[in-house]
Amino acid sequence: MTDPETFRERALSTLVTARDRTTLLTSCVEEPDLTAQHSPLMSPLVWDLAHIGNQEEQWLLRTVAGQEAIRPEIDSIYDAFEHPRAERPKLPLLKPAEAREYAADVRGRVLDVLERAAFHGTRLTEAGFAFGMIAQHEQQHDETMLITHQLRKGPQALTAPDPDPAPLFTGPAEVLVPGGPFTMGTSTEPWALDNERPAHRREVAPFWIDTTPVTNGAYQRFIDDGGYQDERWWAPAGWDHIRRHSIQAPLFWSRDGRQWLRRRFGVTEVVPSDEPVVHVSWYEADAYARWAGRRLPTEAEWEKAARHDPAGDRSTRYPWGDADPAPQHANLGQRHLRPAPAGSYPEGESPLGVRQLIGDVWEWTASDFEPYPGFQPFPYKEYSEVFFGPDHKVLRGGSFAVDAVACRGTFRNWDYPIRRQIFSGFRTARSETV
Ligand code: AVJ
Ligand code: FE
Repeated sequence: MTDPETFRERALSTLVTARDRTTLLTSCVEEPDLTAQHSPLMSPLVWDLAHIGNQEEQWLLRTVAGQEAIRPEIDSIYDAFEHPRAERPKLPLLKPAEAREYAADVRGRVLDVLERAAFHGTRLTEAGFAFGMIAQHEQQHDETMLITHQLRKGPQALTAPDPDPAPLFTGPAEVLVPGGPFTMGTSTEPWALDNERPAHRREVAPFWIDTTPVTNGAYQRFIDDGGYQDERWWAPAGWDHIRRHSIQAPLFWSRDGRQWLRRRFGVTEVVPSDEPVVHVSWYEADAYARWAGRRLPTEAEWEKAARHDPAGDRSTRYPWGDADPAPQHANLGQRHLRPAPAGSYPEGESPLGVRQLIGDVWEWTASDFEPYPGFQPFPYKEYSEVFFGPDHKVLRGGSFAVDAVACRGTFRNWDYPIRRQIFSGFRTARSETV
């Protein structure tokens, strides 16, 4: 049992970390860049800012603390289901100064509530879940806002040190994950979201999985081999999509003679061949895998590779064990504004030697986003339940842009298979043929 003071400290520090990041992402550009729509796929940054405050008010002040609404009239503006992203710039949004003030006002009141909170009682308050949920929500929007920054035209506004150069990786290109059941999902992780629950046994046949994510260099070989011109490699809907939109390389790439360049947070650079490929759609990942004579791992395979400890027949929280992520384990939290070279983070590897499952790039899996057996929507259907079904593919493992509070071996992300503005990459797998 974790004691209440530990939950209080954890809630406080994760909320503060999230707000520091939000503040940076909404103060490193001038006002016109906060209210502009940089892509129809994204909200104006100032919408995310007030939406963060509004969700925090709704869940922590109104639902948990039973307080009256501060500004009930703005709820509908910041309801993600009422207004699609493309329409949000036309809404009567709070101006940047008002949005900042509102989010800060909510936060001030939340800290008062947190001081008095007892971390037991209802499911929402038990173990500080509601606070953890809101910290994760803010961090998810911080990743969303970083995507908006990446889509923004104009000079560099954000900087961060590069990851260390990779130590020479001498491990095998793939490892065999033995067949058999393992425990997928969780019933014990206190801040796990509804879609990660409950823990259940899954049978997985033996399979091989890449020890690192697919690199830019490997992906360029697919391009050079005419991969984007060869219908054989593509799912029919993917082929149709790349034809219709003239897609010939990952998003943000451009060709300069024989060399590939990419734009990254306002700077154009040569595509580094040893870094995991990022900004590819599920269709591109799927096509690459077929070209390579392989396939994407299923979601269950991915989680088994990331969590199953063959020695103890149990599932750990992370590939390296149960310890919370630290800088030596994984590239998380926008510490760096790019993935680290393939083969980095030896201390983060799984017992079988699979690296970079956590952090760097979200990894597309072969699987549709579906509920686990025994799924219960909590605390609201719009978090996960309305997205279940064949329209969304699951991504796993988190990216350099996501904070540790919103990333773990059980964490599930999802998106449409055409999407590639997200920090998405992949690794490949193959079935063990007996
Ligand atoms: C889990 C990343 C798909 O951004 O739509 C944010 C997270 N949910 N606010 C999203 C989320 C509500 C969600 N993803
Ligand atoms: Fe949200």
